[in-house]
Amino acid sequence: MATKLVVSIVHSDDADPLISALRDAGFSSTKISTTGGFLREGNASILIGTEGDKIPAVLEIIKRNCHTRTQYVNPLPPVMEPGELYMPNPVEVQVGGAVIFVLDVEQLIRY
Ligand code: 2BA
Repeated sequence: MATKLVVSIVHSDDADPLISALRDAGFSSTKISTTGGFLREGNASILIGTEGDKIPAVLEIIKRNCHTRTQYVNPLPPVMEPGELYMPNPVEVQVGGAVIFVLDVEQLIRY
């Protein structure tokens, strides 16, 4: 059976409960602290190496433990003339629950 790597980008607050739920179900995982390119806020990338037939179980655990959130971003201010006033108008953005990539793994080696 082919080995897969699941890379799941999740909200920082969801990362530890997700890792615990994965461990309880027998999955190993690694958490990397990452930063989203759009919001420039910390999030977490969880790496899970597993067999292809276990992917549905992994996805179900991620779905159960990661929640969608609404955040507000201030757009970059425009170029202004002296004396002009900029009133920032925050934009609503839906983040997560999880952005998931499932990759084929050529080899998994442990020394
Ligand atoms: P961020 O890049 O900080 O993006 C946070 C949320 O902002 C995104 O939520 C999306 O709703 C919104 N967003 C991102 N880029 C946008 C844009 N150009 N215009 C308007 N809104 C935009 P999610 O889609 O749930 O993504 C959550 C996090 O997952 C992202 O944080 C990023 O760290 C990662 N991610 C999402 N798609 C990715 C991809 N294709 N490749 C790599 N990382 C990705």
